[in-house]
Amino acid sequence: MAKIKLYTLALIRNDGNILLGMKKRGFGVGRWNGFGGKVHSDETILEAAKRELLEESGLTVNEFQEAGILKFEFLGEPEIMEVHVFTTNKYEGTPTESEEMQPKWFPISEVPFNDMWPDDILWFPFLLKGQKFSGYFKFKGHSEILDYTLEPACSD
Ligand code: 8OG
Repeated sequence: MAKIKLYTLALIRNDGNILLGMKKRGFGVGRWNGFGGKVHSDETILEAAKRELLEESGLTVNEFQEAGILKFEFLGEPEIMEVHVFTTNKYEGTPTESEEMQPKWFPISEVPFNDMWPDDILWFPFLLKGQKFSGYFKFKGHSEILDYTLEPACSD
């Protein structure tokens, strides 16, 4: 059985805008994305989501909504990445550039999907309409989706 590694991803919204960051280094470099990273062994997924958001964007969030869960398999790699996606429009602070991310607000109608992970254009519609989602994507390299499933998940 493949080993599952837990990650977080936070998408902050404000009126008709969404906050993305240009990843400056490491995994996903050169792509716009939400803010997040690995869940440490001594924290909950929610704690990790808040910590990563603060570290990468300077924003503090008290209450997140669970938006969805995405699983990623990369051909030839033994681990499955399980990414817990959170969203909110309630935050404190001003987006600030960090070593990892350069933040920028985008109007919802101008989300730069061509410069994002290729699966994002598929699940963003669920996120934007507040429908929880569950997805699985199998990648070859970092740009080709070999197959995927994506479905609405139960809201609770
Ligand atoms: O710590 P690090 O920056 O390497 O964590 C990876 C981040 O990238 C984490 O927030 C989860 C996120 N991420 C993936 N795959 C994908 C994807 O396909 N789309 C988006 N939007 N984010 C992803 O690991």
